[in-house]
Amino acid sequence: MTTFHTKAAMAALCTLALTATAHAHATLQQREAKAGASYRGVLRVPHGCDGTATLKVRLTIPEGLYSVKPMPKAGWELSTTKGAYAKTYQDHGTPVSQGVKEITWSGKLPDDNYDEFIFVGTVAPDLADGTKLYFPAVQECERGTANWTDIPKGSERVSAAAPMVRVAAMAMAQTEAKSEFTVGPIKVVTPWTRATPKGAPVGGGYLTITNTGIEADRLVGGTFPGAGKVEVHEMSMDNGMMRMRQLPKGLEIAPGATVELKPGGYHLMFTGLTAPIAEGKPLTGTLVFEKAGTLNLQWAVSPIGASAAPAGGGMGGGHEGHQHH
Ligand SMILES: [Cu+2]
Repeated sequence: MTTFHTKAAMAALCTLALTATAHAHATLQQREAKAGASYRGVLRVPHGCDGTATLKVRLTIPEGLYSVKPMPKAGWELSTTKGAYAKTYQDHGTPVSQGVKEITWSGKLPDDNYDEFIFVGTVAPDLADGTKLYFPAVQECERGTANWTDIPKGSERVSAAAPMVRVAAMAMAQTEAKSEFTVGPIKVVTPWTRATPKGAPVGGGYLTITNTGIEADRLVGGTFPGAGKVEVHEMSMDNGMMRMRQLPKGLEIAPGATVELKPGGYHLMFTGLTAPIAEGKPLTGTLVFEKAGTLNLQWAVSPIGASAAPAGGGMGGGHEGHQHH
C-alpha cells in the first residue's frame, strides 16, 4: 500500500511538473502551415536555463521547409548552417536543392525577459495533410542548456518537445482560395449547386454575396453550363405555402451588405437544362451584376438533394484530379 501511494503521489507530482513546464517551453507561435505556401516562424523563448541568461538560440530546420531565411535581430549575431535537401524543390520556378538547415542567434536574453526569433521559409507542396514538422531548438545559457528537442513517436508524451507545426495539404489550401470570387466591389463566397436527376429541367445555385462598395448593385443573371437561363428567384411563405417567384429586376445588394442565397430563400435558378448537373467536378459559370459587370466563378457540385455545399468548401478532388469518364 505504501509503495502504491508513493507511486501515485510521484505520478501526480510528475504531471504537475509537466503542466508547469509546458507553459515555459520554447514554442512556435503559428502551429499551422499550408503545403506549398510560405511559413513565417516565430520562436518564442520565455526564459533562460536555471535562472541564467540565454546566450545562444539554435534552431534546426526540418526537411520539408525550404528557402529558409532568418530575420536579423538587433543586438544579436546571426549565423546559419547550410546543407543539401533530401530532394529538389521549386522556388518560383527555380530548382533549389540546398539551403539553411540550422539558424543560430547569439546575444543575451536575461532569464526574466521574453523574446522572439523569426524566420521565413516555404513549405514543400507535396506534404500530406497533417504532416508534423519538428523544429528542435536549443538554448545555450550562461549556465547549462535547455533542449527543446524531443520528437514524440506517435501519441507518446515527451517532456521537452521540439516546437512543431502541422501542415494542411495543398488541395485544401487551394480549395479555400478557389471558393472566393470577386469583380469590382462584389465578393462571392462558396458558390455551390447540387447534382440533378436525369431529365430534371432546372437546378438551383447558392452562394453568399458581399458588396464592399459604396453604392448598391443588383445581381441580375448569369450563365451556367448547359442551362438556357440563369434567373434570380425568391422562396417565401405565402399563406402557409412555400412559393417560388422570379425577381424580374434581380436582387439588390446594398453597399456594405452581405446577402446569402440558400435553399428555402433567395437562390439562382438554372432553367432549361440540356443535361443533368453531375456531382463532383466544379462547373465554370458567370454571374452578371448591373454595375460591377460579369463575375467568373466556379460552382462546387453537391450530391442530389444535398442541403449544403460539399465539405471543405467544395472545389474538391475533381478540380485537381481531372476525373474524366
Ligand atoms: Cu427557383
